[in-house]
Amino acid sequence: MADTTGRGTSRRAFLKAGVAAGGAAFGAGTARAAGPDPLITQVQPWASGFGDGVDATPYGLPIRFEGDVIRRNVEWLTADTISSINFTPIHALDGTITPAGCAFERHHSGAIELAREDYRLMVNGVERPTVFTYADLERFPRENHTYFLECAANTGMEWAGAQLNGAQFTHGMIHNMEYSGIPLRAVLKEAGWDGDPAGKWVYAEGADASSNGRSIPMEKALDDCLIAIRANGEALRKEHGYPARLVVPGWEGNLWVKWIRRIEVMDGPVESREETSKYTDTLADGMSRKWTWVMDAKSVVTSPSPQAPVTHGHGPLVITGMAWSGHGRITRVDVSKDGGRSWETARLAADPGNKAVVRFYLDTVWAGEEMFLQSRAMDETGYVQPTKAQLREVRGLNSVYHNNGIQTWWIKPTGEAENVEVS
Ligand SMILES: Nc1nc2c(c(=O)[nH]1)N[C@H]1C(S)=C(S)[C@@H](COP(=O)(O)O)O[C@H]1N2
Ligand SMILES: [Mo]
Repeated sequence: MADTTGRGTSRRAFLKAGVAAGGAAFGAGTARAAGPDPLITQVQPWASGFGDGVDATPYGLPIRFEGDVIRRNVEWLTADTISSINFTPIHALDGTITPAGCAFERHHSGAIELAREDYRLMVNGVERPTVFTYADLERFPRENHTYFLECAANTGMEWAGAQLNGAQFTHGMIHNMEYSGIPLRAVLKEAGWDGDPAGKWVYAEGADASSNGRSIPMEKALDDCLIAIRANGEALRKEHGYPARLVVPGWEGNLWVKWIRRIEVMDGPVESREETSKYTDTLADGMSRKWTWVMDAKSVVTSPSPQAPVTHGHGPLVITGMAWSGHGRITRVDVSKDGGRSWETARLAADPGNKAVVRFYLDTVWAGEEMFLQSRAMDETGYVQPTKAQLREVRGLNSVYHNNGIQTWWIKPTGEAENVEVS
């Protein structure tokens, strides 16, 4: 599956030679061969015959040279793959939309196969308790929104110190997709709920064995939650909750109930497993934070990073990464090359979306100096992403969830990168 060498050795060797020869000026990418370059001067096999017909690939996968851009897991985290997690290869992606095929998965009892015909959504605790079919859902007016989903445990292994060597592993429990869905408020209204939201909650449950039940304050349910039936234009993938999942913008991934089967309006929260013994943060004094729903502003440099070292030699270097905030829009991302002593403001690639990932770039020149690369996100509430030290001061060291501290990659003169912490 992982085809890392598929690029063809001749081209590889050629690029290397080019780097060695052309270290100065616009060194990167402008590989100059000593003699005529056969890739330019000679007719290549791919130009001497036909390519595949349009019937070869009814539904496409990335070309085999990209076979390394895949979800991965961390062995010591994944003793059991049924109640488990894998990670998005964010170090190898660009832009903001996560392709569904490599968007991370988190299951408590495995990914189930639920056909549209067998799908039911029950809404109870309302004036007219109702069971909706999938066809019923398709007849509601729907909306399109792009949102990030971040598992609260993202970066959770880094609380005690730098652990996992790769942005995929430290920050890959995130994806960002465009959802087509029905506002939850419309479904509640159809079932006759039209009351005062004060003090009211909904309890959302999935159809899988774990059910992953979570309580959500009614204000949030009525605000921007969706029952999503599509992601990135196509049906949800099985592993992301086909045929329908709950979208809870800006809030921790655990609330985004997949295979959503029941929504009950209640007078209080259920205090389920997923909101008491899990997804709470125990502080130094033994008290726990709970209802920590919103994912605070966070960012990470995705390249260069340990799995994406600098391989093109000195000269122009594109530093890039992603930033997001559960409180709304990202307003600014700064990048530091010296472990946070000085900062440069990065360029945002597009207008930041509400509760969505934004891509940032710092177009720079690298002469092979050691760097301690960091990124720092700010959002429209004025919040600034904290350092890990600042976070630990407030939260202590018992936490697993909600680690949004600033990440450092040590870029060595060789171009290799390593996960480190600076103080
Ligand atoms: N029904 C159900 N919903 C679920 C889960 C689950 O195990 N079952 N896992 C939750 C958790 S912890 C996360 S982080 C997200 C992960 O969504 P994804 O698999 O689409 O990445 O789904 C949430 N919804
Ligand atoms: Mo999660």
